[in-house]
Amino acid sequence: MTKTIMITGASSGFGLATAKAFATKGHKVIVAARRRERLVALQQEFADQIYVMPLDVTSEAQINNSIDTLPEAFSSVDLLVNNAGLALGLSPAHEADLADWHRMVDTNIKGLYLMTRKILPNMVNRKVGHIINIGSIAGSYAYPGGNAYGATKAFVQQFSRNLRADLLGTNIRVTNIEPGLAETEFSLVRFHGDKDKADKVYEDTQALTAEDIANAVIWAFEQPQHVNINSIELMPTSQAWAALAVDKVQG
Ligand code: NDP
Ligand code: 8X3
Repeated sequence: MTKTIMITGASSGFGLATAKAFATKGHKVIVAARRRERLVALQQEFADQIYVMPLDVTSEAQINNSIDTLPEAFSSVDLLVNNAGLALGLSPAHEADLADWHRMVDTNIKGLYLMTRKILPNMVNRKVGHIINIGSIAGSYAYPGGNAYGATKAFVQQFSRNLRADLLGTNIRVTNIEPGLAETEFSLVRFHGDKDKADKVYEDTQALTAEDIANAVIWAFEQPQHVNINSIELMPTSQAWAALAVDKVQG
């Protein structure tokens, strides 16, 4: 049966792969991001299955206006994938750029809750719906330079759990997907466009692909209605935890 899927951050990486995967399965997909031309390119591939929604998720006005003016054929959203997000910088907390912190909070936290708050009432009225948030292993495990980014993903983890608590009895499902190292434009953005630095992150290892995350999203969504996948944590086989760090006094 054809469903209506809304995906933020659908111009690149996980969001783009997820949009393509759902469209290939015959679903209607609302693709949201700031880079409109990339969304239009996707629409050219799948024609009227795709609705292009140019949007900055940090803008409450843009979110309200975009969702209030959805065409009838796309107005009953069955799945919202809150994927738009970014990491900026890898400096220690005492050197990090505050502007980067503000932007991560505005996008990863505020953008995600604004989208959710706007979409949920219609889902609850229809007693149909699923919210899939894209968190990160950075929300559970600390690493040097992860500071504000990891904290935004910890918000996503707990917000997802609290949504489940609020939505009990409404039939709405909520899932948090928490990937580890995955090769997308993520590192290019994190290092402010420095391609050499970004490429080094994925050099000599096999990271997850955007399609791996799309598969996890689709699997969670396709479970029977009575099954709620609370969270999926996935890493590449080539990634694991390191030992806890201890600062030894130099003698
Ligand atoms: P990409 O940089 O490839 O994609 C990020 C997407 O987010 C783009 O489509 C971008 O679109 C969109 N986006 C960013 N800011 C905004 C905004 N203000 N409004 C609307 N859209 C926005 O990275 P990924 O695909 O890797 O990242 C997707 C999600 O996965 C993020 O939440 C990220 O934190 C998370 N993640 C990534 C991991 C990785 O290693 N790659 C691992 C774990 C989690 P545009 O610029 O056109 O607006
Ligand atoms: C992205 C994964 O480990 O770079 O969320 O924070 S990591």
